[in-house]
Parts: sequence; C-alpha cells; structure tokens
Amino acid sequence: MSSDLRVVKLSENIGARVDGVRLGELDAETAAAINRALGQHKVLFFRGQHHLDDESHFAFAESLGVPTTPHPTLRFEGSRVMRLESFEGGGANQWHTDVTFVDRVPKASILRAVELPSYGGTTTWASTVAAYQQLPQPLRQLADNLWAMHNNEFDYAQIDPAKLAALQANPDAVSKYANEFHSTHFETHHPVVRVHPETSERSLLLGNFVKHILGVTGSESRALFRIFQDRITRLENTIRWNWELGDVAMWDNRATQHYAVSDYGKQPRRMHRITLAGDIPVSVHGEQSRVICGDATEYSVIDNPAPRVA
Ligand SMILES: O=C(O)CCC(=O)C(=O)O
Ligand SMILES: [Fe+2]
Repeated sequence: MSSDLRVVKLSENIGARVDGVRLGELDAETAAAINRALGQHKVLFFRGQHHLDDESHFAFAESLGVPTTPHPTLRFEGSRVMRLESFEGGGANQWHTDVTFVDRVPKASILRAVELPSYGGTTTWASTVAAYQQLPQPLRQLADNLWAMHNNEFDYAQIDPAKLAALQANPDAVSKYANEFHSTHFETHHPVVRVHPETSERSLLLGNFVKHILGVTGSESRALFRIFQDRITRLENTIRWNWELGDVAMWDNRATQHYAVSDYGKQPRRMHRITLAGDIPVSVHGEQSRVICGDATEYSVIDNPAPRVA
C-alpha cells in the first residue's frame, strides 16, 4: 500500500481529509484503505489532484466500485461523467441523498472541481448515521417502522425565491432541465431507516426526493419528515467544504445527505461527478425497498453488497 496515505479526521461526526495519495493510479490495497475510510468518515476530501481529467477520474471511480451511467434521466452528450453547471433558478441547494428515486441508490459519488467562483460555492454534507444515533429511543423506534415514497418530480416550489426573477426572465433553461429530469417517472418506496451493507450502521434515508411518508396524512407526513430531517442537518452533524481547484470529494451516499450552497451570484461554477453503483436499501427488519414505477437497470447494476463487518 502507498505508505504515504494519511487520514486526518476533520470533525467528530463526519469528514476526513486524505493526504498522500495520487488518485487515478491506486493499487488495490490503497483503494481498500480509502473504502474503509469512507465507511468510517462518510465523506473524504483529497487536495492537490490537479492531474485528474475525466478519464483518470473515471479510473479512480473504477478502483472503488462500478460506475453508473451519469444519471437515470439527464444526458451529457454521451459523456461518462455528470457535468454539474450552475444555472439560474436551479442547482442542488436542497438537502438530498443522490438519486433516491430509484431502488438501487448509489453507493458513492466522486465530485471534482473544474471551475470555481471567486467566492462562495461551498458544499455541505451531513451524516445520516449520526442523526439516527442521536435520536431518542422512542423516535428511533418510530423511524425504524416508517417508509417513504421518493420520486423524481421536479419541484418548482423548492426553487429559491431570490432567484425567481432571473427564472421569469429565462424560463426556458429551467423548464428544459425540469423536462429532461422528469422524462421518465421513477418512484420507489424506501424504509426511513436503512442498514448499511458494509458497516451495518443504521441511517436515516430521507432528503428532497421524499414526497410523503407512507400511511399517514399529508400534515402528519410533513411533521414527521421535519422531525427526522432536522436531526440530519444539525450543524454538529455536518461538514462544509470550501473548494479549491484540484480538490476531489467522495461521499458515502448510503450514510449522508449534501447541499450545494448557492451563494456565488452569477459566476460560473462547474463540477464533474462520477457515481458508483449501490445496493437496494434494506430496512432494520430485513425488507428491501420496492419499485413503484420506472426501470433503473440501464442506469446502474445492483452492486453486490460486501460481507457485513459487524
Ligand atoms: O455542486 C455541488 O457541490 C454538489 C452538487 C450535487 O448535489 C452532486 O454533485 O450530487
Ligand atoms: Fe447531489
């Protein structure tokens, strides 16, 4: 193994910086060490990876798992990489776990900064494991028995009102994105608490693709969602990253949510993402998530869960 690999913990509940590695050319042992660090710290940051391009970014992803296609519905002109560009009125400035509207929720995403604004444009991650562990026992028991419906309907109501004026001036860009995002309808029922296939930790599976909690009224669903979602986003459960060129972030999408902070005005910001295939979530009672609508087989294989470590 690369003897230079050092994992520096950055906060109690989430996040570590990994020093001493050159991504894209890892031996199997170093890749396994990074995978273990991911399980432990939930999000890993690598600095100084200026040599990476889309190809070596992809090679790094392949050393950690099986890449998915870029997205279930968004197309990137045949590229194997998802290009995230800021556009007025949109963006990922909502708390979410990636792609939870399908059954095979990705294992991890690997994000690389390509062009950054002169200020702002940070990303924040939250540990959904820490959030679960901090719940008082009666709420843990309640969460263990709840299920939620996730789908990929584009929710105009979630657009930042401060951006509505720009949106009204240029509605085409957003409606084109919204139409492509929802070109196929995906809908899945997931347990609100899932058991991690590698660490066996329990985590809350929520975020902005949740449309309602099953079996309760709309107002009860909103109240329950808030109780659990607010736990996830407590500042103690988060880490915020101020990007520099050459940075790569990799998060365990089975144990986190994230939020891209939209505070850089009209400046360009471009990020490239490669996502790794994941398994189908399993509840604390051993039941798997259920597909209600949409076939995600072309998006992602179902990753073979590793043997449980605990
Ligand atoms: O742009 C970012 O910082 C993160 C965007 C996002 O949600 C993602 O890459 O999955
Ligand atoms: Fe995301």
